[in-house]
Amino acid sequence: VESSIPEHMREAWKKFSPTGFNSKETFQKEAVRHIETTLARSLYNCDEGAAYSGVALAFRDRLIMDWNKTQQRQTFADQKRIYYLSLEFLMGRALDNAMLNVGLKTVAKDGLAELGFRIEDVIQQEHDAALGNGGLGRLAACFLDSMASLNYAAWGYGLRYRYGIFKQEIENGYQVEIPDYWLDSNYWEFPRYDVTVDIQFYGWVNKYTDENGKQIVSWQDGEIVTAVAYDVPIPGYGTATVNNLRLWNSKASSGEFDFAKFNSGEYESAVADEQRAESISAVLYPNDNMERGKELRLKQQYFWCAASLHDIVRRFKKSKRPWKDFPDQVAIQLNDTHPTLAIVELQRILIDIEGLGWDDAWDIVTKTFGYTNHTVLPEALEKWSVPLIQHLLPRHLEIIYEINLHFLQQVERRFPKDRDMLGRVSVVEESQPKMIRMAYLAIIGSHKVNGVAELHSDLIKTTIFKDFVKIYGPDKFTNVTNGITPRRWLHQANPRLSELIASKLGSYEFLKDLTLLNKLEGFVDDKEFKKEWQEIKYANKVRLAQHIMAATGISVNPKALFDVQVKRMHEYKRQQLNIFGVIHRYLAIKAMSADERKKLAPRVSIFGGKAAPGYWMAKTIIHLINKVGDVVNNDKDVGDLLKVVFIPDYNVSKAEIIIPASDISEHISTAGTEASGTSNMKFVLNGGLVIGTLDGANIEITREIGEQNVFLFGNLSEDVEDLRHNHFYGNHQIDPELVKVFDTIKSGTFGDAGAFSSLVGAIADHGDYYLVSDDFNSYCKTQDLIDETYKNQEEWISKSITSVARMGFFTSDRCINEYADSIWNIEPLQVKEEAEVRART
Ligand code: CR6
Repeated sequence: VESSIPEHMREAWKKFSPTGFNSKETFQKEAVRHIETTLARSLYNCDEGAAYSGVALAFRDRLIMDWNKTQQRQTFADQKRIYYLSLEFLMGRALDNAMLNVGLKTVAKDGLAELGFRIEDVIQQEHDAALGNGGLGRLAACFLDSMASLNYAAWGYGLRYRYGIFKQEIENGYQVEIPDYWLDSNYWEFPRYDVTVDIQFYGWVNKYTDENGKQIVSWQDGEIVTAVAYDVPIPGYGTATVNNLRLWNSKASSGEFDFAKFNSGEYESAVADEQRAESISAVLYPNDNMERGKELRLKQQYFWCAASLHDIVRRFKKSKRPWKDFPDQVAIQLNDTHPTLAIVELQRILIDIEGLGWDDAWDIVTKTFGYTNHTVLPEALEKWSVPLIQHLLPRHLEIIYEINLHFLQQVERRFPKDRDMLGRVSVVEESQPKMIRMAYLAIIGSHKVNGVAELHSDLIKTTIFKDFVKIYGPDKFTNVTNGITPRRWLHQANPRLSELIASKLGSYEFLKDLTLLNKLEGFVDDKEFKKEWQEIKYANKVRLAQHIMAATGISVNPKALFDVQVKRMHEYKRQQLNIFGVIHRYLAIKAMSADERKKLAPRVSIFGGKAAPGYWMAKTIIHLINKVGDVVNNDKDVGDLLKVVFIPDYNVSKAEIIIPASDISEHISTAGTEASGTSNMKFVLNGGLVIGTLDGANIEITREIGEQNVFLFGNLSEDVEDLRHNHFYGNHQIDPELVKVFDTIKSGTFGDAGAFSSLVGAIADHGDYYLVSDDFNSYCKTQDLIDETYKNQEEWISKSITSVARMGFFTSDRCINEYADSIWNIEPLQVKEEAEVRART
């Protein structure tokens, strides 16, 4: 309050508030001004990089003005806010999104053209913000877009990693990891050097009784690291709302950089302290669906949770409300278990610092938090060792034990006869060393737990969390099927398709209400429309073919069927099934007569995705794909009939090129393993058909678009246990066609067979955990069906249009509204009419 301009002087101030640009000329003026002054460049020295910088700075000014107003509006409205805690935000590029969301892309395009630049080339200059691994991080980014577009008062909280997910290069068919330093020329963040929080680690717990007989608990000594806020504006589409993503950066606290040491000549040790502090936010852990239990990772988690909670509590306290109102003002969503320590930290703040009693505090905590589970894979479920937590966060460990005690007492009263129950549901696993089960702690500390697709939400209730359903009843568990933002994944990635749809529907309103797409069904027999639809797909394939040539030197024919599998490399996602299918196809082509070959639909098998650096098997699959490509792509017998491409460094901006260009995409995980998947939604929304198993959101996609429009295959999740059992007891014969594939690999056709022996062995000799051999036959048959169907282009295009028309359900707007309704209990903020009107281009 003290820092605000006195009332009677505000008019003078307002006269000088920047107004931003709205026209081509004012845009050019701002961009050129930034290039000449902010960047100190001139018209004799302005390349595409400088042009990008100027445009980014101009748009950022624009966003910031709306951002300021949004924050004021939200503060005055004094209503509930949602805080989305996620260790990952896979944002991709910001400029194109900003231009489209504020409705000034055409203005920028025309303005740039007059200055000698193509907007596409300028957009390409931006480095992806890649602070995430895969689906979980990209989901968080789509949610931010939806929350802003729907005018929710929402904040994201994350870490400002200096290095995002590594860049992938392919050398001799092997993945090589290159550090992704992305912060140079990043115009989308605002350091807030005045917004800092000191975070404590290590130390010990002091307990004593004060002069009034009150028990005092304090956490003392240890080490302090300072969190500095960096704010990233998040513009909504077609609204004046610009929300905030706050990322914490770690630095040595002023106390930490030891000047005494420095002056006494212990320069190195003083610098080492500083580097240790900075290492906390230095790097994103590159594992998807896999936890490694590293101390630095736990430090990251606490650092980020504690800084975020401090910030949230500080904001709440400004309202001067009583503590019991906290859950009416604050909803915190935990994106997976990574932020579970926030539960413990809030309880600690309330009891140790604010002096509330345990039960009152715990009531507030549980009403505040919601927990989203994203996986049932055992290797991904977080557990932290008790000695590690004891060492790093001694007071938190005590509180965890106390939470567990209260919980187990409650369980014992309810289920006095079930002795084993206590051991099964305890937060503490009685292993050597003892481990804290973070998912259980997250369930106990939240009022709602949700899965991310129907099958997945059912599975968590019947498998990993079934005891908790008994304890709390089924209502605590719910489903919110994932969604994607149509702004980035249709309008931005596929502008021509978006434009064609808008021309038929009469406006771009479908980007705000995706169910409007259903009107497209009225055009499935419209010849002219179908032709345009097909042309757009073809143009997108040409664009991808150019990218493939530039990135790999492989020439592909855009008339061939483009078959795409892009996602993190993981055994459960079964890229190995795909590449074995490709080898099978290759063998079939080799065995064909010239006449038979003529009848075959040419295909390009496109792969992309990163493997965690320590995940050997995933890297082996990448290697095999590349080696198969080397052989197939150079085989004269095969020609254009089959090409195999591995696109290096799959990321968000590449996804924007790849997804609109697919005819078929593959979502072929072992049933019951892929919690949802979200790229499946993106591909269908762009008019691609899918081949998939009955897993994750594939099931709901099928329900929405119709079984006749999806190529389903493979075993069901309820059969998985029996099938694994059969493998274990040797009651399983490997499909003879798959045996031929294995024999080909073993014969050295794709180079040193030894390199692939563990991959083949896992299936042929070691139980085939992911049931590749069980699904191989039905996979290949379904691929044959795809070939046949593709030959009838009329039918194919009809399926494509019908599918797009029925995808309305999968917008992340629907998803966010469900969270708001059933978990957060929050309503959107009304944004004034005049501000809400935005041109849409
Ligand atoms: N790896 C799931 O595996 C889901 C996303 C987002 C994942 C994937 O099926 O679509 O979350 N899980 O809900 C985790 O990251 C733990 C993922 O991206």
